[in-house]
Amino acid sequence: MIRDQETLNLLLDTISRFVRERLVPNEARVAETDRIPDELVSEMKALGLFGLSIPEEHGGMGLTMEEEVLATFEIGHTSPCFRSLFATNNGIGGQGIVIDGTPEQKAHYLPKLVTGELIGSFALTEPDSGSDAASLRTTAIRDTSGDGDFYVLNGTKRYITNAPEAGIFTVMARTDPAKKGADGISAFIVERGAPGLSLGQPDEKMGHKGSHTCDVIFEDCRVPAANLIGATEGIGFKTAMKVLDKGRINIAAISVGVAERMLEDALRYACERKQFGKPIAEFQLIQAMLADSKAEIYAARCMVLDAARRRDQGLDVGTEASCAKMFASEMCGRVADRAVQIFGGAGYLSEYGIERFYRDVRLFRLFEGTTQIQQLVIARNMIRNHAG
Ligand code: COS
Repeated sequence: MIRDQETLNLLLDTISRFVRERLVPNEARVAETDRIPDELVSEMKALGLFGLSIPEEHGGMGLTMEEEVLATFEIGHTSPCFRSLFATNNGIGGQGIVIDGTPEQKAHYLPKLVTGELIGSFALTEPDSGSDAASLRTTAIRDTSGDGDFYVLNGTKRYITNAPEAGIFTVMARTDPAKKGADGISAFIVERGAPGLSLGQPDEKMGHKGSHTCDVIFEDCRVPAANLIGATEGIGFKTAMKVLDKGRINIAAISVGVAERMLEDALRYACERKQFGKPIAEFQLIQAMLADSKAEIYAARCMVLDAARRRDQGLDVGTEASCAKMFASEMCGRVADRAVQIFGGAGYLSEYGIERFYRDVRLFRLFEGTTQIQQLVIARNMIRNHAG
């Protein structure tokens, strides 16, 4: 937690300058090469971006959720692929340990996530289990027959962000195959070098070039029993859902940040581009698009901040996280579409960069739960509360 407003402002200003001076000028090159240069990764590490929300006692900045989303708004002013690299450490790849890990697990892994020495990754989705996460089939069977206490993992995880770079994976697997739903699922920390763990070919994606996903395959992969998160079987699905509650607020925040960037670009273009003898920004049909985007971004920003503050107060934010994720990611899609429209034909050309954002932000409506899953979560919670 940042203790005073001045220090928080300094952090946000430092991030903002880093984004504008170092990341924005490299966006196009990263997209072309599908690779973030090592020197930029080193600078991100030096700034502490890999440990923004990891507790201070483990070396991180320990930002509150509100502080973290303010930082994420700034980080959104460039290609979201940069955030993808360090966001799993602060989010889905590290938070399972932060929220439910044992003191030993926290002490061992969190300091390495903070420095970026380890990249954390979150392995929930499988080829036949996406939105229906509780139907996952990867198994983790305890084996104490040999020279130690292990779980043996078998199965395949799919679309795993940062898997090619990851040093550790938070893996949800079924420790009790007799139980078909959420009850039989446990979460594990699996190290990259674990025998029996292998990676698939990098996925070819529509956007987010520079951020990588691939399959993670477990074939009789032996994981020490000490790496069972929380040292308790059967709580892994709930760990994953708690991790996603936080993650969804952050996806909402990055949606706001990127939407702000696209609107800035569209406004600049509208003020420069002349047609019919004057800047197109002077035409009311262009103004309507600018104004709609501005108002929707503002609404999403308020939602994200409110959800973040509620989480900081220790409230259950399942509904608010899903509302913010759904609204902000859909809003971002509309802002991207209007931005391309304002750019006109230029919006369709790679050289102007706006089509890259258009492709990148399509992912926001899909990952960490589709819009339809957010609708399901929100409506289910409403009905449950109504029933008392
Ligand atoms: N926090 C804590 N516990 C939660 C929770 C949350 N946010 N959401 C659900 N749980 C608990 C439930 O309370 C239930 O426990 P009890 O049986 O003890 O009450 C258990 O988890 C199972 O929940 P539920 O019955 O709601 O599970 P379902 O299988 O019906 O549905 C959904 C869960 C669909 C919401 C879940 O599978 C989901 O979020 N799917 C999308 C997955 C996703 O986002 N994938 C992206 C991958 S990461 S990029």
